[in-house]
Amino acid sequence: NMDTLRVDAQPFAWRFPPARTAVIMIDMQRDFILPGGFGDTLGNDVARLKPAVTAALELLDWCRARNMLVVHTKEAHAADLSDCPLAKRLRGDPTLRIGDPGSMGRILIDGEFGADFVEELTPLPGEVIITKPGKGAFYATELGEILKAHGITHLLFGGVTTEVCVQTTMREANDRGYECLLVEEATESYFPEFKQATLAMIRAQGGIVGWTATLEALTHATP
Ligand code: TIU
Repeated sequence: NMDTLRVDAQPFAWRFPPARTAVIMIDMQRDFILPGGFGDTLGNDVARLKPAVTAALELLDWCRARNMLVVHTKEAHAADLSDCPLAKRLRGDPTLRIGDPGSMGRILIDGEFGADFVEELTPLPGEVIITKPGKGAFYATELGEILKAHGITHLLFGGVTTEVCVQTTMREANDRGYECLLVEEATESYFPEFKQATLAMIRAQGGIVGWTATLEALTHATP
């Protein structure tokens, strides 16, 4: 079934076939959204990300109701840090480094409480979970093969943070030939001005990286 829907998007309307579209929810983990996690140790005001959680759930549920492929990513490392470059671990001046013990377990380590998804956005059985060592979700993961196996051509994006893991992944996807749309309310940054700049740079130059649309526009998409 190759029926398409039309979304009132920026910089112009976006058409997508739900049967060949996946939603990619980027890194909605306690480590970025709750106090005591990775985002907090870097000095950020993590409360800024909270509004995206509700919108992300609405986006996921809208996609689930249309039987679209749902992919959740998480930025997390092996317990022995073998997949964490020293450059990443030593970067900046955080209060705790990746792998150090924090109030939600070891910072950004796969399997720890803090590295898991916030409760509201727990993946449902059968949904895809991609654990990634980098900011982009295609680097050193099986995401590309999974999307190919499902015949996916179009991607919807939400998640955190807008200018770091979301934008990096969207650019990776764009280079791989996917038609990408970022849902504006379903993403947040610790820096509001960076979120706005990212939305603007994605849709500039005729959609050089892709499209953006409001959740309202997406959920009112028409044949
Ligand atoms: N620090 C920051 O803004 N983001 C990250 O380190 N990772 C993600 O964006 N997921």
